[in-house]
Amino acid sequence: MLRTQVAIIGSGPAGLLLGQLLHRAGVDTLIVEHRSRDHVLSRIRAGVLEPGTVALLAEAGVDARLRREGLVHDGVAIAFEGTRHRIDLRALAGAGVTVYGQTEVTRDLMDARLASGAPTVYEAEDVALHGFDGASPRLTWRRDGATAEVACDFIAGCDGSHGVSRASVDPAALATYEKIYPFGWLGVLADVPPASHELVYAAHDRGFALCSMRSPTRSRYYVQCPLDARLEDWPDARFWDELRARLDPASAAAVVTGPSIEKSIAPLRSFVAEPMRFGRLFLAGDAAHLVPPTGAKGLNLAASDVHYLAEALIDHYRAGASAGLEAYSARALARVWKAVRFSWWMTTILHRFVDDGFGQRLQRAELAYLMGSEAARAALAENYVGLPF
Ligand code: RFL
Ligand code: PHB
Repeated sequence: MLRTQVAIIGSGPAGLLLGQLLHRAGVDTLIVEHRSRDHVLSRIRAGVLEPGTVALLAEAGVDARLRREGLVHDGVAIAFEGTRHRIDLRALAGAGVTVYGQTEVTRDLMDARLASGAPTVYEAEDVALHGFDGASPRLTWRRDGATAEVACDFIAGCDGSHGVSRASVDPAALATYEKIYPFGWLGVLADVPPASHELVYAAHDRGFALCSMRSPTRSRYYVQCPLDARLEDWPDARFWDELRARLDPASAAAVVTGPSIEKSIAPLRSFVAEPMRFGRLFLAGDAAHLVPPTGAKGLNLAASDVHYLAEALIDHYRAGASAGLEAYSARALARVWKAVRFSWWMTTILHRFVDDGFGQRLQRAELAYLMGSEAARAALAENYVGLPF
């Protein structure tokens, strides 16, 4: 049987970052991932990093390429009723955000792990958790037809929203809170220059739209779509027309179209499971909570969870201290709920909800208030760049 100190399930950003921080502190880890490395790297997801996330990646020693290629944005725009309004993040919150794809964060972390020699098992089938309620937890999995097993001190469940970790907890020990929004996002990636040098979040009667990017030559766009939308009904031409119809005229005129290199639909959901610790099992990232992408918070929350968890585990191994481990769930959840609130609020003010006249009037009032009040813009900016860890 193998033996490690912390067995990590999942090699997404949460699992990899935890592995890297622990490795640098001399704590042994094994990552067990059920997909292949290439599959994990092919998922196009988040693009916006809070300064706290960037600082944590620096602490993990994986920020060299991020510093070179990441795009620092000091502002973000909200477009409605034909006009684009800039929110000056730097002036209002003292910081900007960094645009750098989740795929690139993941690649940098995978490269660092490979260089460190710390082990990762990819394509592990039927990963199962054992004994996390007691003193000797174990993980088992199958690979190439054989069963493997690792004994550990702790298990970190970093296996995303459909993972096995949360599903292994006694439902009676778990409280869950969920909100399902009646729409999704259709996203397109294309090798064309972005319509705007900063992100544009657009509220329109036809639905929400977002202009984002990955680099000066690669754009990422989204439009709100019905939950039953099908990719085959969205050829590129229809997507570009719909995007332009929802943007303010200046942004729409600047959209450069081209063939999509990726297109996908994601439903929007808020979800929180409490607590985030069960004996020697700790959940982190999407395994414990989901937010709709409107606030750009999912990846950043995975990073803040990992910050608290890494600190607690390192304290445990260095000083025998258990206070951090005891406090982990409450510390992480306090920050999680504030991001859940912000993401819900951003989603609510910017999306089109069906036939809700009262809601639409409130949305208009929210946007008008935002543009008329520096205090309201400062509150948005403070949350968008991320609350302190
Ligand atoms: P991940 O990235 O889902 O990684 C989990 C890993 O666990 C593996 N796994 C298993 N391994 C072993 N056994 C099992 N049984 C397993 N089950 C699953 C999976 O294969 C995977 O490799 O979770 P993690 O690490 O917690 O990271 C969370 C982020 O990925 C997520 O929150 C963000 O992508 C959310 N998100 C955004 N976040 C931001 O901070 N800023 C953004 O701009 C942003 N935009 C987005 C987003 C998510 C989106 N989608 C597709 C939901 C935009 C979109 C469209
Ligand atoms: C992205 O670039 O994919 C992105 C940016 C901002 C969001 C969500 C997604 O709020």
